[in-house]
Amino acid sequence: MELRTTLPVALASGVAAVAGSYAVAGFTPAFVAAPVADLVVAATPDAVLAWSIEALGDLGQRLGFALALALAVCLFGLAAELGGRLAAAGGAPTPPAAALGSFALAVGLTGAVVPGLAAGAATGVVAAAVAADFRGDTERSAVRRRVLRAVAASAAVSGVGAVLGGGRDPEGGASGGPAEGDDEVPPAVADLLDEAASRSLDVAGLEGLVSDGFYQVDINSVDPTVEADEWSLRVTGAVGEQREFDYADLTDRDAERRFVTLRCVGDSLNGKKMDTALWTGVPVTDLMGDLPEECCVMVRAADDYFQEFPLAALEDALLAYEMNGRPLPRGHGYPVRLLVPGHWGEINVKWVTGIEVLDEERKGYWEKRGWHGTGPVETVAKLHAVNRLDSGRVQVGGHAYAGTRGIKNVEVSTDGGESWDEATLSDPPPRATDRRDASNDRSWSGRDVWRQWEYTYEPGGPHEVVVRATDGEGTVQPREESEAFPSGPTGWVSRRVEA
Ligand SMILES: Nc1nc2c(c(=O)[nH]1)N[C@H]1C(S)=C(S)[C@@H](COP(=O)(O)O)O[C@H]1N2
Ligand SMILES: [Mo]
Repeated sequence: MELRTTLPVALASGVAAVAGSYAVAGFTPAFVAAPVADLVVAATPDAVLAWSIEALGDLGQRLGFALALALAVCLFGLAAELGGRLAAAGGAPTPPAAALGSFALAVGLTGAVVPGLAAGAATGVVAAAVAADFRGDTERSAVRRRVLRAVAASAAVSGVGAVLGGGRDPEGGASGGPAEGDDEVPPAVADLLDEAASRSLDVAGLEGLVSDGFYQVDINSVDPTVEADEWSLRVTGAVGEQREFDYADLTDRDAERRFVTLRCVGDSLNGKKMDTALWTGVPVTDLMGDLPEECCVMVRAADDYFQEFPLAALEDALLAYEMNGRPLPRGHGYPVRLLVPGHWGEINVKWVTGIEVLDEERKGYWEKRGWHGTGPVETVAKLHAVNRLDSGRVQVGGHAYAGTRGIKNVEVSTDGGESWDEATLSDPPPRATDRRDASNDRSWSGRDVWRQWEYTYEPGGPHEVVVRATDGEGTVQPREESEAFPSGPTGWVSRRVEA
């Protein structure tokens, strides 16, 4: 094939192959773009990765995935082209050879045969369209017709692939659960959620006590797919006998429900990577019994994520399998994730598969990349709502969170930090199922959950609104400003209001 046709035809084959794989695999690790995206992440220097999380956030992840898709298209174009050329050199028909090249590459990348067959077949369609008989055409129009046919065939195959693949996506990504819509929310959960809604402050533009959408942070672009009936948790390491638990071992036990807030250490000071849900699960100590006297644990997951932290943090940790009364959404760790009270999000390991007890410290995934996010969260009061009321008064509001230290109060300054006034705090969410003694101060009633705050005042001209929280131990949120990297953002949120 001449150069004028080679590149567009190869790209068209590449697009078709990727779409064919997607048609069968959906957005799962068997989709050819998934391992390519992992390669992109692995090839990105740690400093760039850390920067991209801070500076670009979710956009960085999307750009990375777009790059991976483009790379996958090129790789498959190359594979089809090579297959076709080899066949042509040997006098054999090119479409089957192009298809074979594509199939081999897909299986090599993912190990998944059926999506590989679809990738190969899609490539074969494009190759067949191009290899059609062009005799009698003048040279120029033949080139144009080849390219047009390739593009048309690729577009048709990709359209079908996109529809089929989209329908195959394990429901959910971030918000839907594997069984979303099919499962009734248990009445007890519905009651708790209703009660939490009724305790939420009525401030326009402010999310309630339970988040509508829950932020998501992952090292992978494509979440792992783990089936509940194939899931197990292995407890190994310095624990004497190693043990293994399956999904029924969890769900057969008495469940515990908790309203818990999570916040990512990579959140910005007034960012949106902090949310609250009502979780159902089983305390880790119900499974493990008394914890051994070792320093720390390494917790591992199905996406090869691993985090190390002090063993003592597991004392109050929960193995959660429901979020807001439904099975965990795939994006939030289906079927089981860890919730470690009061700690930054990163050790709340999703798709958890193993707990290894260590007798000395090691580094987890993010700590190897320079972060320090295994400890307790910083205290924060965010300012997300600024409303001009009909009366001319200004209403400001947000959420405040200090992990298990709790929130004692939130103060607002409307003169840039000169003088302070106390804001109105919401109640915490209601007491959920709590198998601990209510009189015990380890009780779970709102121990690791944010509060909402609200403050309304008469503005006297343009000014700076500043907010700060005091935690349950009486410590005022530190004023000193620091970036998220490496150990979480600090400082007071302030915002200019043009009165
Ligand atoms: N297996 C696994 N668990 C994980 C992560 C991950 O990439 N893989 N990300 C962590 C980070 S950095 C955070 S902030 C929380 C976010 O949980 P969410 O996505 O449910 O909000 O999950 C943590 N658990
Ligand atoms: Mo995080």
